[in-house]
Amino acid sequence: MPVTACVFDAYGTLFDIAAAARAAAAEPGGAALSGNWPRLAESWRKKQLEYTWQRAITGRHADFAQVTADALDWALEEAGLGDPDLRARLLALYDRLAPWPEVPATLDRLAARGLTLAILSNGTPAMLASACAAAGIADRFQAVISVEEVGIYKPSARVYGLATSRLARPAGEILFVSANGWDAAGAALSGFVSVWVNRAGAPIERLPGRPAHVVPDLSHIPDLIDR
Ligand code: LAC
Repeated sequence: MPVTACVFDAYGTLFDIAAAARAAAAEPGGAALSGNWPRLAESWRKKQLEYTWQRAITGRHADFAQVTADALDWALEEAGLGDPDLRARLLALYDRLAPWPEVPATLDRLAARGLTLAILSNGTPAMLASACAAAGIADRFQAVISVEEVGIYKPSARVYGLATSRLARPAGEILFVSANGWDAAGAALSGFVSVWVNRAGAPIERLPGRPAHVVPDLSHIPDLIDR
C-alpha cells in the first residue's frame, strides 16, 4: 500500500520540549534555572506524560494545558523553585517552543512529493495553533488534530482513529512519526506505518506494537517514502 499521508506527533517530535526551560534560563531573571534547566525540563515532561496516562486510565480527562501546568507545578516544587513569574514565563514559552532545526525543510520535501501532512497530538487546539504559528509551519498542515475531539490521551486507540477518519484513508497509507517510543508503538498497534524518531539512541520500548522504522532525526523521513 503506498504511503499518501504523513501524520506527526507534536511535542518532542516537531517541537523541542526542552526549549522552554532552556530559553527561560537564558532570560534576565532566569538565574535560578541556570544550572538545573535540563533537570527541570526532564522532570516536567516525565510528570506531564504520567498525568496523561493516569487521566486516560481513570477516565478523568483534563486538557493538555491543565496537565502541562499541573506537571510544571510538581517539577518546580521538586526543584525548590516557587517564583510565580517563572511559572508563568515557562508556560508562555511552552506555547511557542522552537521546532527542531530540520522541521521546515522536511515538511517542504514531503509536501513536494504530494503527501498530505497532519498533526495528531495530545495538545489542545489552541496550544497547537500557537506553537505552529510561532514556528512558522502552520500552513504546512492540512489537519491539526487534537485528542480533545475524543477526550482521552494517547495511546488510546480512539486517538489514533481520529487520524484515519479525518484523513479518510486506511492506517496502512499513513506514515505516523513520533519521537516518543510509546506513541510510535501505539500507532503501530493501530496499523499505521510507524516511525520512531530516536534522537537519543534509546533502547526500543518493550511494548506491544513495533515501529516499522527507526530514524535519528526527521530529515530521514522523506527517504522512507521512496522505498
Ligand atoms: C503529543 C505528545 C505525546 O504531542 O508529545 O501528543
